[in-house]
Amino acid sequence: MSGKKTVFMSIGADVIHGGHIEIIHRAAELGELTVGVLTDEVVASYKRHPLLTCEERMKIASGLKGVAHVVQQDDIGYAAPLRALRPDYVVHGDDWREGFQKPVREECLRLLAEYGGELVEFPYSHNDEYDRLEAAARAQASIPDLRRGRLRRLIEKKGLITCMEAHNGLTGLIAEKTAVMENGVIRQFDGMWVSSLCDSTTKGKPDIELVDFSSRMNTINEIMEVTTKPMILDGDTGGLTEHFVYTVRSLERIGVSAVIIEDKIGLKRNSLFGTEAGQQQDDIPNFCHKISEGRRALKTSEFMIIARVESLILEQGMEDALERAFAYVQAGASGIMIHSRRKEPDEIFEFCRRFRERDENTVLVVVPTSFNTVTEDEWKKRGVNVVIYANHLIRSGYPAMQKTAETILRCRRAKEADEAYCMPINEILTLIPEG
Ligand code: SPV
Ligand code: MG
Repeated sequence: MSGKKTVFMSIGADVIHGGHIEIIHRAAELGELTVGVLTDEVVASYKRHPLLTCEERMKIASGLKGVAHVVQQDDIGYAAPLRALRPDYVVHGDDWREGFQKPVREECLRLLAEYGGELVEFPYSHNDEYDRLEAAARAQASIPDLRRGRLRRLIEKKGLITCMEAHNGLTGLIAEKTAVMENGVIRQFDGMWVSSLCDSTTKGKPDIELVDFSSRMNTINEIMEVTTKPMILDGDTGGLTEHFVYTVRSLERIGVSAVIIEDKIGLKRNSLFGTEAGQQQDDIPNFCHKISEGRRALKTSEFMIIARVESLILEQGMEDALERAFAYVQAGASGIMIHSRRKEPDEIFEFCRRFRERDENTVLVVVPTSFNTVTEDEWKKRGVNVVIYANHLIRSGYPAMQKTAETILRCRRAKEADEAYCMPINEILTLIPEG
């Protein structure tokens, strides 16, 4: 093969094993090899958070035998490197013919056809040892000290992040792994929200702080065990200040990234009941004390205590909401969550505008359950940093389960429900692989 030919392949280069080395050597035999090292964000979006930073991984890749050049690759798609380098060959394992990478491959083929480049695919060989290595890397990526600070880092990097609710290991996996491809870019949720409503509902209990902290911790641990993305806990009212300091320490220790506590006292009811449920708002000094004591209990600068302002929910007005938000930030809150149960987003928009006029930096969180028409891009323009989809997996999963149960009762057999609502048995058996 002529040494003048040029070759491109992209890698994560986080856990390098013999399979990578082999494919790199084969690629280098085709010509002068440039390796695109995927950014941290890209690796996180299709696999898991990398153990090493992009700069480190670029250093590793540039030291590998056969690699002539290394470039940073900002998208999983090949448009940027192929347009810049116009390599004669792109090299990849043939595993991307199926699954979520299929559209990346198709785009790559289209780009190569534009200038007459060629795709060279090497057969992908499944290897149990590499799978075990990847499982170990995933376990490593989920250790508390690596996981906790990811929320802050992602917010700093992206400006706006999204969280999907998770209420057990399985929904944690959905929040972790669901991906869609759009114009060569993979979209995923950035983190997960452990909702009090969904955690309670899953346990068949009302959302009134009845599910105790030990039980909430079990849910958190169950999710953490199988995921790597940052987690925000719905901490309800945070309980007594004397208890909250212990809660904060426990959450921080196990790698949760943030807790959101709401400024209510007494019997807490879900905010979406509004004033109908006779809920009581805490007074400002008392809630500020809870925040500052929580803050004092922290051992790291990574964990975030986010204060949730319930003034709009409890119809106390915009001035009250703003006064509280600024007081809570002053008391040490790293973020403010503003909530509303109106369908129209106007009052939330007004809050965001007026809050941002005085405070450009504090993290702003919204939970657009009622005002669900606003897009993430619009939230970003309005200065919001975190959008939480707070209850959507349980709200979609429950009706499907109920319909299945009703259909079996009605038909006195399972065939109709199987066909209408159930995934095939062989798919459920392998949904969670062993090992
Ligand atoms: C939850 O998900 O439990 C919340 C958000 O607290 S909301 O239900 O909108 O109050
Ligand atoms: Mg809640």
